Amino acid sequence: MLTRIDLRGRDIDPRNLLPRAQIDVSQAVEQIRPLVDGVREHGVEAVKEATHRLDGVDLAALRVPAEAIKEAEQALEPEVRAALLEVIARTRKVHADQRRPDHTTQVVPGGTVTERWLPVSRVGLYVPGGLAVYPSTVVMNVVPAQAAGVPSLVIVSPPQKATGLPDARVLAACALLGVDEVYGVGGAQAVAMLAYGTRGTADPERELPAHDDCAPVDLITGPGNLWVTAAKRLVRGVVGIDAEAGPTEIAILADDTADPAHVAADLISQAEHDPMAASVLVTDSPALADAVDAELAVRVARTKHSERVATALGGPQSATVLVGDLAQGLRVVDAYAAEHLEIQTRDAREWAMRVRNAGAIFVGAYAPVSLGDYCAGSNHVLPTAGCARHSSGLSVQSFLRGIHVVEYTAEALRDVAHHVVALANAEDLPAHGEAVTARFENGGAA
Ligand code: HSO
Ligand code: ZN
Repeated sequence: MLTRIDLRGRDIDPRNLLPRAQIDVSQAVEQIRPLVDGVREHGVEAVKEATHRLDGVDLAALRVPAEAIKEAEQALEPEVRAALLEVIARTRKVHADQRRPDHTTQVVPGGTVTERWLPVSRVGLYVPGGLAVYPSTVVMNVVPAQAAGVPSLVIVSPPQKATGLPDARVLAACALLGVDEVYGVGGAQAVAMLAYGTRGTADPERELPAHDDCAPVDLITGPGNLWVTAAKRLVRGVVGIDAEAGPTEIAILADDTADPAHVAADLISQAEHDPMAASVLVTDSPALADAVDAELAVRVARTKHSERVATALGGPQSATVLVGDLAQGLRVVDAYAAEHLEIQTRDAREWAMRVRNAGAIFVGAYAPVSLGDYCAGSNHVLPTAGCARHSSGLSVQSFLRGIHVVEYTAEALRDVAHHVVALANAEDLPAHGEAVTARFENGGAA
């Protein structure tokens, strides 16, 4: 089922070895540009029109009524409620520890730079619908935003055809987290709405009913489909965005100590998200590779979303890579920079500590990715498509801005004035130097 790539005895550069799902965001950007422009100009009417046309839902109101959120919480199955509360508690525990304190550095006597960490004022969190529904993603977005101290946060999630509201469990998760500003809007129109608000540039002062009046946000986070990603790319700059999410990925570095049934189950677990999802096994054990193939054959046939999983595992983005040894395997997984990386080897922790590129690392036999998807305490909004080479997953830091606060006394400024003047002149910007020397002219301050 998995394509096999044999690197044993071949010293090839593993970069670009594993093809990723081919997704043309730029083309999607062009397709949604009129929609996004429409929302910017016309606000709520354009959001409703796009929701009618693309989701087949006629929204009387954009905002989900408070009663609907409450009802969803009351209707929540007890075991799902207990699970969500546990996820919230564990995720809060980890994210509370991420908060960086403000810090003052004394650069010279009388000269300090303080770094203040301030939360973004208003954020929009996208919770996808599509092939599955994601109450867990509500938690993964909201918990770090709340831990950062974001004072205003709003959730958007696509409306269901039957109810015209986001999925009931998504709403229940909002209730459990204390989030009450929720809009039943999805896709590119939701991203445009968050970026520009719903009043429209044509008449920005117009009065709107409260249920249609969404104020623009400063930052948008959360995963979404191609249209959401394209819209994020379009509005970047107007607002901040966390990342462009691609289809989910799992890579497993395994040796002959790994249990083939576990490896197969884990590869299938992420393939279940999307026919474009990537599942990659990297191993120095041909026997394990064969055993995993055999397990896959059995498990794929009997798993609920068999067709989707088979498409993902059979796609060019999924493979088994046979390596000569684990050191070569490490080079392969580092080059690939998977969203999720499992290490199922002897001395798994040591190998995990040597990894340079991955969105999150899951160590040993008892840390499957699906633990991290839900209940580990870690965040599941992670960099895909190789972005783990330069970016982190969602965290408290994603919702903070560091502001340098500069304080110098007259003496400290005078001491460094000649350096400022020298650099200003070197850059042919002498007025920069004069802004410093002006303070010491005519018997000035110090
Ligand atoms: N594996 C997904 C997150 C998720 N899984 C949510 C289940 N629900 C991307 O990290
Ligand atoms: Zn998952």
